[in-house]
Amino acid sequence: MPTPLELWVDECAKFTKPDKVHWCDGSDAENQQLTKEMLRAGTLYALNQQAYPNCYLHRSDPTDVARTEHLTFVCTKQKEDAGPNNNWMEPKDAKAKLGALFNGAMRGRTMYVAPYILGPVNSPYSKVGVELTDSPYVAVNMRIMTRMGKAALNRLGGSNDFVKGLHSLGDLSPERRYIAHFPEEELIWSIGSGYGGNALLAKKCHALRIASWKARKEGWLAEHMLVLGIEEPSGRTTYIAAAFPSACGKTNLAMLIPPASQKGYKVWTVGEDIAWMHIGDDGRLYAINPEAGFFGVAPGTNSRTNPNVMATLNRNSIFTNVALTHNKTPYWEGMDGSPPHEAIDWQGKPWTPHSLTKAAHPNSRFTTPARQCPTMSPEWENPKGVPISAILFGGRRANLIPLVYQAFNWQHGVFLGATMASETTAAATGAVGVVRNDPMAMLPFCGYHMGDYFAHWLNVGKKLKHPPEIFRVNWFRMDNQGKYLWPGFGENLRVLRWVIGRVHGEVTADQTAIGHLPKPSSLDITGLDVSPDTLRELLAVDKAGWLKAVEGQKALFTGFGDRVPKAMWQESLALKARLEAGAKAPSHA
Ligand code: GTP
Ligand code: SPV
Ligand code: MN
Repeated sequence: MPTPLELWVDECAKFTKPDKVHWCDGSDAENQQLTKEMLRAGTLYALNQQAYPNCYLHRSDPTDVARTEHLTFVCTKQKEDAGPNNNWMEPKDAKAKLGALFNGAMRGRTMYVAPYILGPVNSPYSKVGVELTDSPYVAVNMRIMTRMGKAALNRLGGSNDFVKGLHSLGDLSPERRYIAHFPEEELIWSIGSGYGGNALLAKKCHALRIASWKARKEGWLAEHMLVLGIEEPSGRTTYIAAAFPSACGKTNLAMLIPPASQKGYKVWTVGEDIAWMHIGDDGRLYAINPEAGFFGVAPGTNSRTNPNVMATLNRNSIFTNVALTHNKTPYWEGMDGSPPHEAIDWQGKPWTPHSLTKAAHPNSRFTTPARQCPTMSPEWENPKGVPISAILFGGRRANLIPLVYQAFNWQHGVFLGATMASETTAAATGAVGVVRNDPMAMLPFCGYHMGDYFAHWLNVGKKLKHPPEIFRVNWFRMDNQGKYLWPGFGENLRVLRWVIGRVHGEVTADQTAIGHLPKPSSLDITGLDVSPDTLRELLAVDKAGWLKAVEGQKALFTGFGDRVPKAMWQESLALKARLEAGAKAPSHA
């Protein structure tokens, strides 16, 4: 008797008509074989194997370099269930439209069957998925990003309980590119793109869009969050989860190395992009990292900003759309040292520092195994996950949002997450630097109605006996000259120390209209190039600016319609009332 998996693979092969079907076992030998074939085909270039053993460069189609949110769909039976936050097609229509493109799309190609586990191999919270793809680049990346191959087949056995992902490069034309999700069937169809979030279906498509749908049904959370542990000199470790939109600092924060001034502190990385969080028997929230690798932003990464990832990505890694030096080493803007005198840019063209273009694409990335990261937590594969004491929501905001502040309670914290906005980045196609609402950094990733999502968060809070404390952070405040006011990166630990102090009730705060703010004296800024005036600015509450923001919140909630819980409206009204009453201003304001 064929298994449900075998039947589905067969059905998809009959439909897409590949020349060959290859079942991935995830072995080294298989990886070497696929790499060899791509080197021969010219879709992969070997980097300098002394400096970067087993590392390769891939150049994508220049029109296929980021997620394409306008071509991404959630196809639920009822349009309302997808919500105003998602593009929607009727499942039948989506299958007809994409089906026409999938029909025969794999002719002349191999179909790779990539079974994978999201989450630790033995965790009850982990989930099996299978991606069928005609891109060997996707197959080798899936091996880095997930537990791919035999282990997944073993876990699945003859069961039909797996997320099905069908992917084809198609002809890579943006006109014939669609990423469609069918949450009711736990099915994903993606065609016309080879880019990360569009093509590595385990990542945003499964681990967030499909998983968030499932999480709501089952009472847990699938979030766009990093997870880290901070070990204090006393030996106490506190776990924090943090949601920042794409290219807003998750990878960097997840593996920060404490600066020399922060003696005795250690940061332990559990995850850097996605967290699945369940309510434990003890009434606390526990997080696992569903992924096994990092798909990180290259530009701006260097041994000062993120030494840990630099130590991770120098072997067994795939670089996409970075530049190449004459030594065959990768180069991107903001890397260590001065730029090379000449290089080959991300499109394969000659480049010099005098060129008016970037050497690496602003959304160039590396794929690298998590286990190579020197700060991976000993708990990162704990099947139970790690207990979360604090949740941070943070965006990229030049103005208004203070460096850090704390919610009054869970409901207020959900409101802080729900009303988060951030400047757009190169991680998705479209304008960069425009402030847009991005609730909980999930706007592009929530697989259902955003109003239902807020309600789900409120419900989870009710079930938690010991809910995490919720905070907002902003590393990206700027002065009039466009210079960052806060040094960021490793120095963010100083802010996390305040967060930990609050979690354990060890540090006082000022109660303001927007939340609890640190007293300037309780943030350690010794040795930093941050003046007391700058710190005051970083922690100020701009009443006029906030009253304007409240108007924006109304537009946000109105846009999401009547599924937005009343509690969110009440929080917005209460904020306005507190601002107008001039609620006790912080003593330093
Ligand atoms: P995705 O993988 O798209 O989800 O991104 P991410 O949230 O993991 O962002 P990442 O850590 O890769 O950072 C994106 C960019 O922001 C990089 O260019 C970083 O150098 C920069 N960045 C990260 N942290 C900070 C910070 O604290 N301050 C400043 N100024 N820039 C930062
Ligand atoms: C993001 O855009 O948030 C990423 C990269 O982490 S992708 O996998 O393309 O979503
Ligand atoms: Mn991300």
